[in-house]
Amino acid sequence: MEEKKSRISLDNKKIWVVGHNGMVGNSILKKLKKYKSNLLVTEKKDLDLRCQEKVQNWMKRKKPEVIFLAAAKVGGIAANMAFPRDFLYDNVMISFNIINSAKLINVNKLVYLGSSCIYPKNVKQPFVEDSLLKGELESSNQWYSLAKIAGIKLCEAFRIQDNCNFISVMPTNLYGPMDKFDDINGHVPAALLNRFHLAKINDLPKVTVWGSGTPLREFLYVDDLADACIFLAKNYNSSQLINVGSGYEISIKKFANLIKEIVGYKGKIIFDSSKPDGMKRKMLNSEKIKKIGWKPRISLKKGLKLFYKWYLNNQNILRR
Ligand code: GFB
Repeated sequence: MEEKKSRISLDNKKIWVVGHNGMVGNSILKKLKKYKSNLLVTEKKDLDLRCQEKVQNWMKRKKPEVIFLAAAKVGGIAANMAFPRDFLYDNVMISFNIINSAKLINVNKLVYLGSSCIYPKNVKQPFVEDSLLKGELESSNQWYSLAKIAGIKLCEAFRIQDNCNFISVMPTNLYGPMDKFDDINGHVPAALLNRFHLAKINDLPKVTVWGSGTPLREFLYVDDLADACIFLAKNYNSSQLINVGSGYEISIKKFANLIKEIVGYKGKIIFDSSKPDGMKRKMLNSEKIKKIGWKPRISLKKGLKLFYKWYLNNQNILRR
């Protein structure tokens, strides 16, 4: 259901960035600092987002007017396969508690963060937004995918039934500061950056890259995504989800070689075919956001250089 709602200003608002310690929330928070707004954050130890009562009480007390919902249990392919309960239960509970309470306190705008893994594995690519629920999900991340689809549909349901201005944003594969760098939890950019760096400083002769190296991925630097989320918070008011991609895809093999070059590692790369490939290709069609006036600014090479610089400067806070 398309609606006519005017452009929203982010100045002089109470804005809650949910998940500010994660890669996406951290970047959104950083960008929001230029607005004259009251920014709210919560720490995991103080507020369990999976608990409906606590979330509702906190939101009734603090009354945020705008919410960026970037809190989620996230991780790469190995974590998705190892922790199905966490990926489904935690993510459904977090999303449902916050979205429902946002309606109760009349939030002006809620931006819900999804993922490109919500799209079915066998539909035409690049994925258009209309492909949602048109086929079977990729098994390696079905739990996360199901939870995110439920969140998208709940935003849509609140818009239909209660006229809530909740929107759903689907980023492609992201990379950047504050991601997790270990083998189990890491997405491929962070896991490989860490592995190549450790191989370089320890003079190791080879680095292992998972799978066949043939899958294709589209990568977007997280600061571009944060920029898109803020743009959409101000300008987009529709029940239909909206994709945010870079428009550039690369094979895992070429990607690994690019990281090797940026890190300055001189050894060999070997592929471990006992590890999963996951989706063969995962590319978004981002025409819709382009048409309404937003495009990414950071190329893959530039983004990976920024990422490596951040990694080197923040060794003390790395999650690995
Ligand atoms: O980022 P990633 O783990 O997840 O990337 P997905 C997986 C791809 O990179 C597979 C290859 O083709 C892997 O075989 N790969 C190579 C590696 N080396 C490594 C490595 O050391 N670590 C990892 N993790 N992969 C994600 C979901 O799926 O898509 C997220 O896991 C999210 O939840 C995201 O939804 C959009 O791209 O397969």
